[in-house]
Amino acid sequence: MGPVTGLRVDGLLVEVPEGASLLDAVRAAGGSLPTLCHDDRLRPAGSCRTCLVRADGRITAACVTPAAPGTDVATAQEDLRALRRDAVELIVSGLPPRALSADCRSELADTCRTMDITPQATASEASKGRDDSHPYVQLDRDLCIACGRCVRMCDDVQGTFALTLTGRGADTVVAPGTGGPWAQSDCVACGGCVDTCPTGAITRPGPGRGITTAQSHPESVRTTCGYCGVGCTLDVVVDGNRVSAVLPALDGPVNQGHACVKGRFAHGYLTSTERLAQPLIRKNGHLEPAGWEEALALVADGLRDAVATGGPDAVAAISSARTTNEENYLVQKFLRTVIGTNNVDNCSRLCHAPSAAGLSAAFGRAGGTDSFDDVEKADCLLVVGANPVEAHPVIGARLLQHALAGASLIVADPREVGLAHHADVHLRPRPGTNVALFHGLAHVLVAEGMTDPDFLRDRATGLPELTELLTRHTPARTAELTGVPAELITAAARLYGRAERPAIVYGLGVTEHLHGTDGVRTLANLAILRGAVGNTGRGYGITPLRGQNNVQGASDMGALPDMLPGYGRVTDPEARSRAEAVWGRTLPAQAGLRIPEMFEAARRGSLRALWIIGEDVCATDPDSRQVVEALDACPLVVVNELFLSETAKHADVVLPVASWLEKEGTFVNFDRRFQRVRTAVRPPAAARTDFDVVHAVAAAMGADLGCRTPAEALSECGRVAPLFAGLSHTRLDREGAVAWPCPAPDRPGEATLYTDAFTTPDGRARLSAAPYLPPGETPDAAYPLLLVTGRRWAHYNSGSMTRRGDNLLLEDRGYLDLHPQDAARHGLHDGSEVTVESRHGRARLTARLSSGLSPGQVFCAFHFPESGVNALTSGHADTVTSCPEYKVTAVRLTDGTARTTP
Ligand SMILES: Nc1nc2c(c(=O)[nH]1)N[C@H]1C(S)=C(S)[C@@H](COP(=O)(O)OP(=O)(O)OC[C@H]3O[C@@H](n4cnc5c(=O)[nH]c(N)nc54)[C@H](O)[C@@H]3O)O[C@H]1N2
Ligand SMILES: Nc1nc2c(c(=O)[nH]1)N[C@H]1C(S)=C(S)[C@@H](COP(=O)(O)OP(=O)(O)OC[C@H]3O[C@@H](n4cnc5c(=O)[nH]c(N)nc54)[C@H](O)[C@@H]3O)O[C@H]1N2
Ligand SMILES: [Mo]
Repeated sequence: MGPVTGLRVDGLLVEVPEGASLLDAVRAAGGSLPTLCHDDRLRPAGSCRTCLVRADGRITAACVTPAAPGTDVATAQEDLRALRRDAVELIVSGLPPRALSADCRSELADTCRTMDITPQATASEASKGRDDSHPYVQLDRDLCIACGRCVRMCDDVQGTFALTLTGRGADTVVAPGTGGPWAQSDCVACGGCVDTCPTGAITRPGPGRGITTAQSHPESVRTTCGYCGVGCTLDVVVDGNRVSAVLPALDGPVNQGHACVKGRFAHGYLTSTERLAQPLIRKNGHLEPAGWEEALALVADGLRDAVATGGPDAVAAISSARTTNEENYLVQKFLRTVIGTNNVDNCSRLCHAPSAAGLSAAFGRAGGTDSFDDVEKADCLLVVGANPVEAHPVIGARLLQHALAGASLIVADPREVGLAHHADVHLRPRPGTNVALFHGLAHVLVAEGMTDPDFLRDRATGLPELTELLTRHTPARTAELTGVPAELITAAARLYGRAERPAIVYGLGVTEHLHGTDGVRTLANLAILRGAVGNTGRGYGITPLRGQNNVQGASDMGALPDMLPGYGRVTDPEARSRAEAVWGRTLPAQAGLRIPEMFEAARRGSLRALWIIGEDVCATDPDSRQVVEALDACPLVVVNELFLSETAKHADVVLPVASWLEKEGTFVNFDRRFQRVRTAVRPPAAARTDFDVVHAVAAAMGADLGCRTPAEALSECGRVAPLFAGLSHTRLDREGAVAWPCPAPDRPGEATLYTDAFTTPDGRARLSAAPYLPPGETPDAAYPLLLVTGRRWAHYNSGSMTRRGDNLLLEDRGYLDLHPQDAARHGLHDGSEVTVESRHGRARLTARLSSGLSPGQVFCAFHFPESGVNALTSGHADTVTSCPEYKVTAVRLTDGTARTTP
């Protein structure tokens, strides 16, 4: 099979790829046809009859007719034109004249313009009405032509199944499947229906209302989304200095024309009146506006004082996974070369540090093993401790569609998350028991001969130790430890074990535990046992769904206390000397402080200056009372922020900065792709980019960090780190996305790792025989419930950006999900205010009953800092990486004020 050749379109010879339609052939010949029921992202429907052509003499809809070799296609004959015109006229005849008004830029209006079709005076003006209930998606029923594109977008791309066509004949219109207003439907505002609607029946509100393609808007800027780690390519349509629409790029390598409620709609924060517009400095206990010069001088003096009093290690910085690679590169360079300390870390510590540690130990490198495009070729998906439908919606959609298309799906999550509804097997381990669960699965793989002996002999080590340990992890024993029925463990192991090409995808439900790194390693065991990693053709390894837009990049750039850019250890003289040669300075050789150690040092008095760049530690780090104490004890706290965050409120100096839509640089997404970030709009007047701020602080201390531009910074980083030597802004501008490792400018990036060997010292993958150990917190009589914390679809982490805009209308407060039995026991119902207490603190939330949780377990997010969720979470952390045990906290519910024993 190969390209389809020998087709003629109006006499012109064309060649199209296998599987192409006659519509593709017509386009390949440079032609175009009206296609009112067609969208390239969707399977063709062939219902609107506006793309009629003649193929070997027979009249047919081009969009649904496969291109066959040698077909003779005619498009230009008069009778065909008339038929197409009739089809469009018939569709238009039911619409009010405004559907074709001069200022209407819909696909239908444009089509009519090219066909010289004008509004019919006879068209009915009786209105079917509008639905403006939803903040981001509005419906004008009179403009609906029932083409079904929105419904197919919702079903076949997004997978939410929220829409349907109702009514009969000419009265058929789209409606939410739940019947009521749009705002109360299952819609998750991915915006797919808005994008695809050809008539303007479904639009976003506001100035960008009618915009559906970036092509017709020269003012559009291509960039990479700054919310989660998926790395969607977005076209930002700008009017003056305002964002009027954000459109997912059809050729975006990860999102392929799709997006989610955050990337597409949550940009209201840009113009929030709460946006910081000038530096603030603390005077007499209050933060007061100041000029940049004064603020920078204060920071420089404070840093000098700290070094004078306590040496370079009295200074530390928390760099940001929200900022660019180039900014992270500069921050760590500043700490290492100007201050002389390795005290720099980033929020990977709170997130996927166990992935970096676990995957490096198992395979050699601190990232996922395969590209997501490969994962999508798997015939079995094992999704563990991840809720991509809410937290990585575009990936969630792709995984769901892949499962609907036939791949088997195993979900391991204590809660009934979105994907679990479509799973062949849903394993619901008690939170904190992953290692036992993975050993149980591995036991069945070994016991039932579903391993790959050749791979284990040639490319792995550690089998004897693991096999010995696994004898104790029978399904029955695993069921006792995890609460998962033994037969489900066996069933899941058989699905994974017998698949031809299985893939593992996982999230924080694996990492944010006392034994998170063990969790990652023992999960990786499954891929190793099956030989399903390392480009064997027998599966697609293991992929962490990394969280922040640039959390992979922040670590790649060396914003870590033990690693230089590109993962050279600070303790390794060779790695140091490579950086020293480029930076012209001797580097500190001892690993610096991790985030929790920074707070400890501050409380002890040995940390005297802390620079926090884009992390709301008082809201998002665990046991927040202790964090506040640390900041209050530290003589200088500097915060770079967009808003006066909980953390900024405790700062001595707050510096206003630009956000991702307002600056240049690059991000690295979850499957290790570097992609460009570009300036769409200007930041508020006095705000600067973090890049400029780091330069300015260095300058105020009399130092020059070199690399004046982000482009220069990435190139310099490539000289320090061989992994990135082949990358540059110009290359990314040309190629779009490039995966690391990328050692040379003329070689492609390596999306799939370990093709020949693993990069462990002996080139082999390492099985882990880590024993199962219980979580740090367990419920008892005083704190009988187990709290899991995680994410909700409408808000993002501290909520600093998503709460400042209309996402607040989608979810306006922090909820505590609990099983109806637990609610009944506590006399709570939907909407009850509830106080949650742990051994560390208390939080106020609103109860929401949910049968998606097991009795005895409760769930909440941490998107509303005023609720105080991280006052509850404990100081327990992964024994290897210090990643907090956010997923397991023992709590009790009280009626609000009194302390009652349930
Ligand atoms: N809408 C939205 N999207 C986001 C974010 C956001 O705040 N909002 N944040 C971004 C960030 S920083 C990150 S890191 C990612 C996180 O993305 P995810 O990792 O998908 O997010 P979580 O919801 O924190 O946790 C995932 C799941 O782990 C399950 N879990 C808890 N304990 C266990 C356990 O012991 N075993 C197993 N198997 N599962 C368990 C939880 O029930 C939860 O469903 O999302 C990113 N995307
Ligand atoms: N209970 C509980 N707590 C958790 C988690 C959990 O599952 N449960 N998950 C943890 C995880 S995985 C993570 S990653 C952390 C995330 O925690 P944070 O990193 O603190 O959260 P964010 O809200 O993403 O961003 C922090 C701040 O960065 C600012 N910001 C945005 N863009 C920029 C920029 O370009 N420059 C600067 N200087 N600032 C910017 C925002 O305004 C925001 O205040 O939360 C952790 N906390
Ligand atoms: Mo994260």
